[in-house]
Amino acid sequence: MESTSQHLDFNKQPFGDDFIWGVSVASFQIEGGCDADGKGESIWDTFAAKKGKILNGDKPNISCDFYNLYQLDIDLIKQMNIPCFRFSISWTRIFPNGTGEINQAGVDFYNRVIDYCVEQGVEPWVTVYHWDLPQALEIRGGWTNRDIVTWFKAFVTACAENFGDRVKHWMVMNEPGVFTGAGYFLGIHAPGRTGLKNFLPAIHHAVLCMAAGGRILRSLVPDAQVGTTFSCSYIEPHSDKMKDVNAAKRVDALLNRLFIEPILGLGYPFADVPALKGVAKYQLPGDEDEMKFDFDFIGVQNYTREIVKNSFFTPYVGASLVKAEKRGVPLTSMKWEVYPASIYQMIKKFNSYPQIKNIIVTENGAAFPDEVSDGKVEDTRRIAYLQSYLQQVLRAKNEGLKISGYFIWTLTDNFEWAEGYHPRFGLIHINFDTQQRIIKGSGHWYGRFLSGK
Ligand code: IFM
Repeated sequence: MESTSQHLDFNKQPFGDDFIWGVSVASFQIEGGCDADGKGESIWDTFAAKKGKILNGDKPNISCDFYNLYQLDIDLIKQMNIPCFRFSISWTRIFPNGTGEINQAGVDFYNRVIDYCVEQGVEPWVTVYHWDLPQALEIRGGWTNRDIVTWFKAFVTACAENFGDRVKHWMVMNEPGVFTGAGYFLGIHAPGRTGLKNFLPAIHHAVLCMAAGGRILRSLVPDAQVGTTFSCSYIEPHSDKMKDVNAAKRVDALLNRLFIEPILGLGYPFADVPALKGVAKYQLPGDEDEMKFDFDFIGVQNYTREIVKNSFFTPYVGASLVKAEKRGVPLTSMKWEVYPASIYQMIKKFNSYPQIKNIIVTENGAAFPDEVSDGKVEDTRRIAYLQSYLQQVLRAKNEGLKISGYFIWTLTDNFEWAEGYHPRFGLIHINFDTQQRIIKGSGHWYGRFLSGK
């Protein structure tokens, strides 16, 4: 891994004046205020309350208390010279029961956040859905029930109507592959369901909702730039044996192609993952068209690469990941390999679809075990990580690939889903007992980088 000192002079200038810079968060991971002002229960509230689901029994109820401290955090964004702030809307603040009556107090909260961003000269970028489905809808089948398309459309409409006058950059969904895979197949994320019988309908309904959400935002928000975001990992085979090469192809289809291709009108990648063919059972006549939408931009979210080998014993996909821990490579606290070229490879891969108009890295970042010493956090590994990944984004740009922005994950240390609070991804350190914030070395570095000096 390249060292920090090699890049001390590196700043945003070579990316050009039009390049978009930001930082990303998600409502459930930072807000706390789990039942404040009429908010309803989400699947993550329910899941996290169950024993053994979250590492160390960590609770999300207060988290970073962004619900009360949002002004402080937006002030810190401004202090770090970050022009754009990407956050999501909690569905159950707006519709406590998922559908029906709007909870005005929830709308008011996001109005305060958006207004304060605008006042401070920070541009709000909004993700409509970042995984916190209302529990009331999960009881009715959640993502496995086709009625979710109707429920989701009402939620997107409420967001567009209430916030569209000030928010011009929208992302319909965050990482559908993760919330369906981890939540409806592996059961390690909320709502904790498992198996193909849940996964397959969830996939199809997520695709329909993504496209429908895109159409609604475009029709209701004048001058909107409408996008959606995908997690992706650069996939390489363990060896050049055909069986490993084919296993890598299957995993690539599952992790990187499953959601983008139907949106682009290419259909599901059934040929490369035959186990997914059962999705067809949930497709109705006319769905091929309903699944398509020409997004203004695609958000690419990359952290690492995966090495894949053939595995006869792994059901459905016949492939397994060779753990980074076993490969003796540099790791983050998530045990993800630090592999900067992965971001270049993913930008390149998404560029290979001519239908994609524009690409923005809407998440990239790293968790490391930070320490506070003398009131400071000198997170040199995070700075090195960010610089080395940014060099690869610049490489893509210099090669003429479509890439027009970069957002760091994330603003503050926060609730990292089933991993709880132990992975610290933030540019800002949080003491979760006192809510004290300390801008880490990486936050100061990003501020200098963005000042262009
Ligand atoms: O924290 C998550 C985020 O919610 C979605 N993308 C990946 C991040 C790090 O795991």
